[in-house]
Amino acid sequence: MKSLLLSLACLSLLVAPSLAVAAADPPRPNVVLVFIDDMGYGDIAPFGNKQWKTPHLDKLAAEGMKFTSFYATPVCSMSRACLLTGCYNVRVSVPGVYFPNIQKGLHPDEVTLAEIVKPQGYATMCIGKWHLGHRDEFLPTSQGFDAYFGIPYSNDMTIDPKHARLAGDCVFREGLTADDARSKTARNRVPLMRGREVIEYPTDQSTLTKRYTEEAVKFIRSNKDKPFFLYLPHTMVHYPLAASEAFRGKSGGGLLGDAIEEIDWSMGQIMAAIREAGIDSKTLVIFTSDNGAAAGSSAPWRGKKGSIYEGGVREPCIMRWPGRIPAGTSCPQIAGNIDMLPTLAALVGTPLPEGRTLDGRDIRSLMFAADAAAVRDTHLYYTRAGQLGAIRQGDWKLVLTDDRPKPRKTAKNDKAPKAEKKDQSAKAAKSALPFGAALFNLAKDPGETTDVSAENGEVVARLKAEAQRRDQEIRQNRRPEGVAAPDADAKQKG
Ligand SMILES: [Ca+2]
Repeated sequence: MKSLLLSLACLSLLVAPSLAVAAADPPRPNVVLVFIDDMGYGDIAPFGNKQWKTPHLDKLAAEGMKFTSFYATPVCSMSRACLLTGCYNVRVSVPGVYFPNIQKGLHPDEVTLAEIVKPQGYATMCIGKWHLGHRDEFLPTSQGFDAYFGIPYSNDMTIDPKHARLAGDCVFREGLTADDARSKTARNRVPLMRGREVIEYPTDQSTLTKRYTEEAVKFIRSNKDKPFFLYLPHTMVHYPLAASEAFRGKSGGGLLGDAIEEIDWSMGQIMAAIREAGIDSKTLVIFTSDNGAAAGSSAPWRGKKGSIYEGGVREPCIMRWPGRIPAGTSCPQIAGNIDMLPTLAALVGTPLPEGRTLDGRDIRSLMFAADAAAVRDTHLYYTRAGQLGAIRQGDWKLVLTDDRPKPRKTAKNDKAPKAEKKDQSAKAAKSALPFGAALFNLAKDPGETTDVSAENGEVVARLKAEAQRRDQEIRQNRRPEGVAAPDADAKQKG
């Protein structure tokens, strides 16, 4: 028996290397994933913007593929949960938005994009806005990232005075002190972190895009000889808008235009670093956004940030990988940030996490051929409040609940253009909703202006049943949200 086992072992030794080579064929590209905050579909030239200049993004699109049905979610945290886990946020119990007083986050047991690439020897870094929990156990360094530099949530929030871990050499600005950081909060004053420590408070938001870019370039240069995954979720263009000295007042489009032109510059810097490192052909670059426009434009779609209409969730998305992704092409098929995890898993050769359901699909076939058939024909639209707000199947979209954002109070230096006013189509379609559901044909009516549910009863019934079935499955199999350990003093009291 033992000798049989031995010979089997020898046989497997002989066979293993060739099998390993066959299975290990994945190209393992470097991955640079740039995730803009609150940038809408109509905010950059490759997707129709004519207001400001984005030469580097124009080039990225000319050298890569534009996805024109690429879905995120209506707001920040839920979108990041989708992107990093390959699941609808409801499945992983992440709400629309985490605030600094909420001691919860994406559960540490969830397998993130970083944890998918890590076993293949990838160096990983997150630079920018995290927004999946600011306590130690939820930060990027607890979710597979080797390093983190950025602000832990949105730039209009505050510090969490009780839990901010101030570095010994933390830089304090605007006349504030360590005591202030531990006792007071004020909106738009947010901590800049490295790893798990606050290194600057309040952070100088005008230089964030510039400093993120410098960190990104440094990371690319120092990891050019091994595979790397750079996740760059920018703080811009979320309110309050900011741009560095070199860009302020230059775009002719206000602070929003300035901030977008600076992001474009940032892409130029990153692409130059990739080229100079000689890794152009083995680097996949993905550029997209977390939700519809807040300050800018979601044209030509209906609605903006916060909405489950297309303008709230359909994002500009460009992917570039020379020699793999056909240049200058466009993909109209349904795809979205939930597809990134299964796709990257396949690209790097990591099996999908066992014993859990994912919602995304491997969309390599869409990336690698200009006229590929659909990978998934259905998409679910969850609202900020965690309700299933709509379902799309092929060209049909059934809106189940209206989820219009409340009008935002406009602060000084923070003026939002009155883009909602231009949204005439929204007004037209609103009337359809008291009936409980509105049906749109996105091919014939991309602006979601005309409810055609009355003349398509069968489609409504089919989509309603499908929506119910899928939503029920997700809720039945939902996994828990992460809850931070109680504070030490609370423990003592208890
Ligand atoms: Ca956002």
